Amino acid sequence: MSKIALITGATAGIGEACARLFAQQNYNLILLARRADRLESLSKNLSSEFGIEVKTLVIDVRDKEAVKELEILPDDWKKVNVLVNNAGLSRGLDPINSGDTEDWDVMIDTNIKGLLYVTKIVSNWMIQNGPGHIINLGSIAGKETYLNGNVYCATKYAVDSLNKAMRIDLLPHKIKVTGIHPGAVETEFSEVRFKGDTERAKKVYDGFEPLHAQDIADAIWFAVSRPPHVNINDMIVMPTAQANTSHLLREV
Ligand code: NDP
Ligand code: 8X3
Repeated sequence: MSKIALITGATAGIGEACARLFAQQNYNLILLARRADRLESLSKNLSSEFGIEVKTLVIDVRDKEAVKELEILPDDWKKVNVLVNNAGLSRGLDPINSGDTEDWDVMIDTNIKGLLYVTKIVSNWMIQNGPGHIINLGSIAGKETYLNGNVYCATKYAVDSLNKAMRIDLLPHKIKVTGIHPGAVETEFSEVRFKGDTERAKKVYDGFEPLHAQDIADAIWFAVSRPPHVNINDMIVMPTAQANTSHLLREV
């Protein structure tokens, strides 16, 4: 029987690249996000290209009751081997005194609370069905705070803390927990941060080669493909041109 990976935020960027990579590795997939049309076409493409089975779930991870719908999946689909907690976003880039509190709520509810709601359910499946592996998408923003990054950084520091907490709490159940912390990856991330301002979003990646979503999927696959006695606790993956959150080599 094929292994199963559950990927949140599978409709774009890193999540979509992970879905494709796990499909190539013959995993059956549970793909979760809010955009139904994208989930549907990704599911069709991956199942026809790789001959795998795919379940799609149109769920907003901020909605605690909606996340509980995961429990409706048939028992065979609850034998999840890998959970990729990837759904996440940044909204705005403003000083703490003028940030939009609605943006703060969205980031906190998605990046922290959403990740927790999904993890609670799926970790119980892993405890019941055998050891599993949880991959949490943190960020370099969860290792260093940068100007106007305030609440986004705080959510990713929370993910960093939850990585450590999960490793302790789930140790008796032999569940691996890996934190993946990318620097700048060119996805829809900046378009979402700048609320559809594509010009401003593009400028973020001007003059240097950012990471591609595939680079992070590859890093995740490296962690997932280690032997049972090896856990990769933490991986910081940066573009070569980015030393940290504030030092970038731009060559325009
Ligand atoms: P994208 O914007 O390209 O993709 C984000 C994904 O998350 C989409 O599939 C989106 O799907 C999903 N998502 C967002 N909100 C929700 C929600 N409430 N419920 C369910 N799904 C949701 O961004 P990335 O691929 O770049 O980001 C993926 C993760 O990587 C995030 O956690 C991000 O913080 C992290 N990261 C990104 C970096 C970067 O530079 N790009 C660097 C470091 C970390 P939909 O809209 O259909 O719901
Ligand atoms: C995304 C990377 O540096 O824009 O998490 O916060 S950064």
